[in-house]
Parts: sequence; structure tokens; C-alpha cells
Amino acid sequence: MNIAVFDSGVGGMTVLHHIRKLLPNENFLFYADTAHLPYGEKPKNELKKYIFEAVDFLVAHEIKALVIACNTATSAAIEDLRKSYSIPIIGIEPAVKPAVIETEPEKKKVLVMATRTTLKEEKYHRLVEQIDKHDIVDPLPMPQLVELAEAFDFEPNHVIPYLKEQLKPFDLTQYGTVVLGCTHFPIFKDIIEQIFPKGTHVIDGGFGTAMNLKRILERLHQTGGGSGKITFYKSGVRVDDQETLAHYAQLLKKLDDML
Ligand code: DGN
Repeated sequence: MNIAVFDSGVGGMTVLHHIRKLLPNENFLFYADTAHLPYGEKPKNELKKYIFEAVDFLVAHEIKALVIACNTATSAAIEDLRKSYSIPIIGIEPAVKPAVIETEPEKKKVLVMATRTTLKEEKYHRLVEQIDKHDIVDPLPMPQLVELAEAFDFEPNHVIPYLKEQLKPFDLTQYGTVVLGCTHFPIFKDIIEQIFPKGTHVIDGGFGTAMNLKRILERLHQTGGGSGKITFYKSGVRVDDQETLAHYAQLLKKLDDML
């Protein structure tokens, strides 16, 4: 049986990367809901409809676990998904907790980059309220990074000017940790690290999500049985054109080299 990994687009591959490293003997269905991309600016109810359509499709393909490799989809729908399906469902959320724990003693601040929807949702506000006792967490939406990633445009000359423009109002030396709270953003981790002063931690929840999945499958004695095969879908249609598959392979290779 397969493990399904779901995102609105290619961002989910930053989570798939960690899962494949931790669980090499699995087969995967990678589902990108590109017909409804970007998720980041859409209201929760609209997103829920798209997410349930995708999950219905995946569940019909006999999966043993579902990873919602999308912070926006997790914040909009994870509780409802868990009520509706009996398979294990693992989500991802901005790594605010480890960031605050690590940064508070340094007397520095935390910058959370995510989609507008994630930063607006109740789930994020509850998380920050619980953890950010000294008001050190600042939010920052970065919608264009999603567009660049979807265009497979990793060219620093295109990414850096956008980052610099968005970061203009911020004093970058104040920040001890930058949280990449959208799964598309670790694709640009090397560039983001260059923009911030040396020593700034740039973290994301991809590894933690992969670890949660591993723990759950081990507990259920459901690991193994695969060979690392990935079958790709875009909004319910199997991807078989060679150009797209080559782009996906190139991106996974880039992530193997960087993350
Ligand atoms: N990758 C998604 C996330 O983690 O929030 C959202 C990307 C998008 O569709 N805007």
C-alpha cells in the first residue's frame, strides 16, 4: 500500500524528501492540486471542498497513510479530515514552537513566513498565543515564492529581489530564527539563508512531519513493502509527460543536495 503526500503544488516535495530519507522502503502517491493553486489566498470553506475532493481520490487508491504536506491545507481542514477518514492523517504546521524555544534565550525575534491563509487561520493564532509569551513572533506572507517554485524558477536573480523587497520593512539583525511555514519555501532555503545575517537559523516542519509519519507507521506495524516508487498526480490526473516528470526529478535532486 502507498503513502499519499498531498499539497497544492510542488511544495509537498520538501516533505516527501524527508519522508523518503526516513522511510526508503515505501511507495508514494504524490498529489498536487494544481487546478486550484494557489491555496494561500483562498478562504477556508473553498479550500476544504478542494481538499476533500483530493483526499477522496487518494483514499480510493488504497493508501495506508495520508500526509497533508501543506501548512495552509492543514490549518484549513485537518480536524475535519480526521473526523471523516479512518486512515492516519499527518499534517504540518509552522515550526513556531521550536523557533521560540531556541530564540528566546538569544534575546532575538522569530519571523514566520507562510501563506496569508495560514497566518490568518485560528490554528496559527492559537499556536502563537500558547507559545509566544514575550511577543517575539512576527508574521510575513510571501505569496510570490509559491509562484516561482511552481514555475521551477530557482534563479537567485529572480528570487533575491523579491525577498529583499518583502523584507525591506524589517531589521534583519533582530531575528534569530526564520520559520518557513509554507512547504514551498524550503525550496529557496539556501537563498533565504544568504539574505539573513550569518548565524540566523532557518527552519521548517518537514523533518518533524516525516518523523511523525514514521512513528505512526511503526506503531501500527505498517512500514515497508515498497521500493521508493513515486506516482505523481495533478488534481486527479496522473502525470506522465516526460517534461514535467523531469522537472520533478530535478527538484527532488536539488532538495537532496540542499536539505
Ligand atoms: N505549500 C502550501 C503551504 O504549505 O501552505 C501552500 C502553497 C499555496 O498554494 N499557496
